Amino acid sequence: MHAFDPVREDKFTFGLWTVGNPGRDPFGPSVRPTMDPNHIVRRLAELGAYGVNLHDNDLVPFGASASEQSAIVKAFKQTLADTGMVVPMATTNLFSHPIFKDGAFTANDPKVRAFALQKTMRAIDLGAELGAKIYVFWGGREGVEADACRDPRTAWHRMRDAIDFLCGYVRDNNYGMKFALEAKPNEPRGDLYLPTTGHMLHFISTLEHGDMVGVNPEVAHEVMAGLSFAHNVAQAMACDKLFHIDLNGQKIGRYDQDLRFGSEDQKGAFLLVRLLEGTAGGPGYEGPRHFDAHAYRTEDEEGVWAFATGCMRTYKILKARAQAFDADPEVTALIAEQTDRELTPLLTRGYTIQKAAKLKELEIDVDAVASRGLGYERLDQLMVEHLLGVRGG
Ligand code: GCO
Ligand code: MN
Ligand code: MN
Repeated sequence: MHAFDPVREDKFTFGLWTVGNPGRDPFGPSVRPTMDPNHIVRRLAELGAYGVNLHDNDLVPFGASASEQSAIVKAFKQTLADTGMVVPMATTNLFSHPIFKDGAFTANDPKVRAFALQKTMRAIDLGAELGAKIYVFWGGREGVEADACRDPRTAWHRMRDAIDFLCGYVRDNNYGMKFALEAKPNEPRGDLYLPTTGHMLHFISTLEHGDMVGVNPEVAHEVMAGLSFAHNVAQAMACDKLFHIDLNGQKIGRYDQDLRFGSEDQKGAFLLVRLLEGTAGGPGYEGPRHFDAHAYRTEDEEGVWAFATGCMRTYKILKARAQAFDADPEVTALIAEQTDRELTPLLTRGYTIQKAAKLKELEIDVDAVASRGLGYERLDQLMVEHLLGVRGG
């Protein structure tokens, strides 16, 4: 067994829709047969994954009868039991059926909004039955092309009404679930509402039960918006709102590529893993490491499993690189926090009139401070050398 081989304790999860993606795109149909969810679970378990996540319709086809659903769920639970795999997260497909062409919770037609709530309550019941404790909300088609169709403030209020209602539903049923909201700037709509993790964090602060709601940031989505993914994740962690995460790879300025984790922007991926694993200090992330990505359209089923293995291996390799980087004495010396027994207390724990008076009197040698070199060139080069594997074992 090699150090980078995935094991259950690593808590790696995949969506049924990710490895199950048949390679359909706007320019052509499927290139791989649809895989049975039970087969997916068995193969992922063999590869060392911890669990799978699902949309309601990844498991139970849209419009299935109650008896069809119970047969499917029974067989699926048996597969989970046989393999020891879990379902930590569930979600709703509120974007595929044509009824959702103008969105779900924000759609102008109240019948669409009612159907979206009905479908989500049923999907939450399904998630609870499978043991999911995290419920993800990705807006899907909550957005616009013809912006005059609704006041964007109305969309925002409708979204809040829906999430408040569904928090009530989960509480009423004692499901003990938490919600994780996933932002995306565009695609499939021209503009999506609540486009970044930062928008979501603010939105959560306006909810009736904001304590049970956090975020599910996705690498690709923040990179599409031109933002630093690690910074978005860090802000969510700093306020205890990182409830789940969607890992993948993405080139800046493109459509949502859903590439194998770490296959693009290795520096960004390194900084992310370093943060999640807490190798630089501070609390890490305890939840599942979920991959929301899919294999290239060039692949057959073997290629899909190579893709899944690649996601997990790269994560573990980056974790080892981050540990070595943060244990490197030259690195620790360069990033050691400067403290000053007199100044530090003045700069922390808020305002007092005495602190204000002291700060105003302080004599600071502005030129001496300004002319000091910070050594960040050396620091960044050390990071690159660790990343390229020529330093740190
Ligand atoms: C996308 C999204 C989805 C969601 C999924 C779970 O861009 O299509 O990332 O894959 O993550 O619907 O909510
Ligand atoms: Mn996602
Ligand atoms: Mn995505």
